[in-house]
Amino acid sequence: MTSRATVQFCGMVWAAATVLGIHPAQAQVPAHVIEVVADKDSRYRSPDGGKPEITLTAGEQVLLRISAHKAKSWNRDGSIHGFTLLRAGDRSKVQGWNLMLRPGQQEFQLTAPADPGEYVVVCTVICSEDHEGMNMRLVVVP
Ligand SMILES: [Cu+2]
Repeated sequence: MTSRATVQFCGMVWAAATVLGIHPAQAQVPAHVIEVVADKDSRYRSPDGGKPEITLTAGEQVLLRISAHKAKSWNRDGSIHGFTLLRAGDRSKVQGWNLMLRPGQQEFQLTAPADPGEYVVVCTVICSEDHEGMNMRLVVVP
């Protein structure tokens, strides 16, 4: 029974790695899974509906799981919201964190910024007249 459970678990890891396009032999399962909702009222939320805020450790591997719901408008390419990380100080983009979201759940394997400090996530799709208010705080700790 123990070995059967192990086989099932390995199968799940294999499937997850395949979806992410990683060779299973090299796959690392990130320790830190972050879940966010990009909601239909042009707001980010935590899955429990609470205030969204993300805290990361500098340089750590993270799996970002986002559930996106269409707002009033979307891009011609099918993107319904964005998830772009900016440094709070100068609003410059963080490399690798310029994400476009499709309807439904999607996952991104990312590396946290190396520099501790304040960051802000902004939506880059004009998803409604209230799109400017679609942002959330992200903090990187040493
Ligand atoms: Cu949006």
